[in-house]
Amino acid sequence: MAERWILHVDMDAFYASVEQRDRPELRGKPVVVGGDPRSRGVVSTASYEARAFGIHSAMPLAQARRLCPHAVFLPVDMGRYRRVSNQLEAILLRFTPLVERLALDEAYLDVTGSQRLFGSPADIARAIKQAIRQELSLTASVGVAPNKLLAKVASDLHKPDGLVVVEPGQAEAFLAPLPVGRLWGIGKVTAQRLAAVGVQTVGDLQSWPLSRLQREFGVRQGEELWRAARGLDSRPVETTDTVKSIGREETFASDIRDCRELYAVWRAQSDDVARRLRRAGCLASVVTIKLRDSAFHTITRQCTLPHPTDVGREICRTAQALFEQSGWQGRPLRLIGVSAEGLRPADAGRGDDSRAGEPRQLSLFAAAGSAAGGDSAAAPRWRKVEEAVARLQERMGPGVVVPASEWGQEASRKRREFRERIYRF
Ligand code: TTP
Ligand code: MG
Repeated sequence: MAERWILHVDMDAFYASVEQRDRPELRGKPVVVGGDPRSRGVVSTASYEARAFGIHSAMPLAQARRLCPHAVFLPVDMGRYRRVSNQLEAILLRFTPLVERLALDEAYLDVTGSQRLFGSPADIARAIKQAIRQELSLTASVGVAPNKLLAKVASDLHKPDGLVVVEPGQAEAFLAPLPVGRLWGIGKVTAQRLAAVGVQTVGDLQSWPLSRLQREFGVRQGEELWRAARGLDSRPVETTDTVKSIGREETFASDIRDCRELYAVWRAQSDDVARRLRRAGCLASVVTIKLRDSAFHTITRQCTLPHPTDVGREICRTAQALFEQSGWQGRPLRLIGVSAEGLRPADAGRGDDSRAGEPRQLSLFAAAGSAAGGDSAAAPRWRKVEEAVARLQERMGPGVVVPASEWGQEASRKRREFRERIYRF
């Protein structure tokens, strides 16, 4: 198999660091997140200053208070950590769409295909750490290695603010001095069993031949241990949503024939798609629409944009132009959808950042005068408007801002009845 490069990114003392960031008076102090130390709860995490007193995750809070009575004890504020986690994910997605989230503060990235754009895997790790520091004012530790197992061990090795690269071929030497418990798949019980037969370090484990491990631990676990000791791991990075497209479709409670109503639906769908593109840090270069009539005939129509975009207005305009060209206008429709494809990281270059003097290709449909109108030179302004609207809607609900063209339309009432689902073509 061709060489792979995997990153494991893990934020340092995550909950505690977010609290210290947002409350400067806590910086440099022992901070314990988990709740009231008089409660029977346990420590979620502790700042590195608190860890110096022996406090760690899962320890009873009462014990933590005995170890460090002057520590600041804070409740767990999941909403806050989740928001930071989403910002973290957006940063990671700029470097590759292959991001596997393991926890709020932890993810694997497959950067094998990102090197042409962003440099060596170590360069990418440095760029990610820098973006996290600059944009989130937090630090992360990153492991860089040919597989998940090694990347995870590596990210943990020089915490906090660590960066450890394991070159292919170095795996055995890298692992040898570490305690076996550091290896993926070796829990407390296995570590104790290994200790009982004289295996403390991964190096000790490496000296056992496969046959002996299998006699001791069974055929399957024996082989797993043998492979782990050598840093062998072929698990792929699995995105929960291997994002090839971001789309939205709706089935109507009753068929719709009126173009104005359909356009209003597309506008809402396109805004939603654009919001999700921006959240993922992606631009789309292809727009696809899907149409289904009352007899369940279904077609899709697709076009490539002259400039990749994350602006809802542009996606909507393209969807409408595709519809106009489809010959399906006037049919009663049961379902319509729009999907953005051909995704790429946004900072690889927007289509609309009109650099002085560079020729710009006119949008395919700019002259068509379709319902949404506009031209792509206005895209940056529209992005700002859409981002502001999206923020308002997130805070106050989807009905808070409606395009003037839709004000009071029957469509908004009907739309509430639609069955919706996110889809991939
Ligand atoms: P970890 O990444 O394990 O820990 P951490 O980020 O606090 O510290 P570091 O990575 O620098 O060692 O877990 C991430 C978050 O998950 C952590 O901030 C709090 C939460 N957590 C719990 O709530 N309970 C636990 O037992 C653990 C281990 C973590
Ligand atoms: Mg962490």
